[in-house]
Amino acid sequence: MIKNDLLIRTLRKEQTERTPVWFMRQAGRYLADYRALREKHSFFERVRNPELAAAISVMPVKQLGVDAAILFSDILVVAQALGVDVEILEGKGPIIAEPIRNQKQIVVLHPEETEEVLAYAIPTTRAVKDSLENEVPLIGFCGSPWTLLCYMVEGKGSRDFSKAKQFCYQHPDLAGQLLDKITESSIRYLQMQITAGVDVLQIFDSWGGLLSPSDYKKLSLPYLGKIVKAVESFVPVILFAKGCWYALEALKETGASAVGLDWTIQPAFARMAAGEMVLQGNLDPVVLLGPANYVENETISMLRAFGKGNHIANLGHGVLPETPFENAKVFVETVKNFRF
Ligand code: 1CP
Repeated sequence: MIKNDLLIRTLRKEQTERTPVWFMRQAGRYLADYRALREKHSFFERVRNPELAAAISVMPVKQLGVDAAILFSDILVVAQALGVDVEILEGKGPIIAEPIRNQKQIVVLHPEETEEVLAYAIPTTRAVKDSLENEVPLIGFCGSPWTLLCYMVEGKGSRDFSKAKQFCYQHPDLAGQLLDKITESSIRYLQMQITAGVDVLQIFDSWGGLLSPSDYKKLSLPYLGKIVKAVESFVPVILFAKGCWYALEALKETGASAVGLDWTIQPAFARMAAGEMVLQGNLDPVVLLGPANYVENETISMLRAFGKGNHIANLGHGVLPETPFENAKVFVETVKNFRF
């Protein structure tokens, strides 16, 4: 039994004494202890070593008092599962030296080897669960197939992922083959996380909003739907679809328990589109760079705008590395002290 199960009860649409709170990318550079570990161990060392992954995942729970932990890993591990070399460079993010551009490169991708390549995920996830001592739930995750395709074809982060989009427009069949393989590998990876004890799953469709509404229906939604269907009977699923305000109604139909919103979406609009679905979000991460009283006031306005129940407090995207720790704490404390 999990002692603080506010997040899980909210995902089941039960009445709770207050709104649960956590941060996307909460295990990261704004924490001094994380920065210290970064000096000594490479990114994938931190991901694959059970003690390091556990220490990092637990940091925000201990230091900020958030209502959930998220597994320390990265969405790009699914590209590695498929056989693609990925590096994470300091300050640059993910780099793929040989981006996927043709059929030969897609044919050799091997989703059936996911369990073998990502075998470390079982002991690392179990180590995180053990370190949490059932204080709060553990969130497992993967990227959406579309968001993974963005990095695998572009080769790196981008403002518009134009090479990835161009590839999909020029070679729709190949894009479909690649998305199918990413989908299969993602389902296998999430099933491993479920086996190892995660309580909730979040799928990050961070770049869904770069697509037009009709392309979203072709390139992202069907694959998200497949993943949700494969796992939702085991644990509740949160879909974070950044920039996808136009797809809220369709996202509801996937069977996910909650949808994560970015800061450009008005809660009242999301309620209209997504109905009684649980909503997560959506303070602008940059607000946390402002003065503490501004953070507090904006957090209260956000809570009021979502109203009582069916809401998980979070930012509208990941917490920025330059966020002052004290302001992250103000956000958490404001949510925890607020009552309707
Ligand atoms: O949330 C957590 O605390 C758990 C760890 C986590 C998660 C959920 C990391 C660690 N990455 C992710 C997901 C992730 N990775 C996403 C989806 C969420 C989002 O949109 O922010 C994306 C798009 C990535 C890709 C990625 N990996 C980026 C973004 C690059 C870009 O295009 O802007 C970066 C910088 C990474 C590396 C990475 N992953 C995680 C961390 C802490 C870091 C930084 C490495 C470091 O400097 O220590």
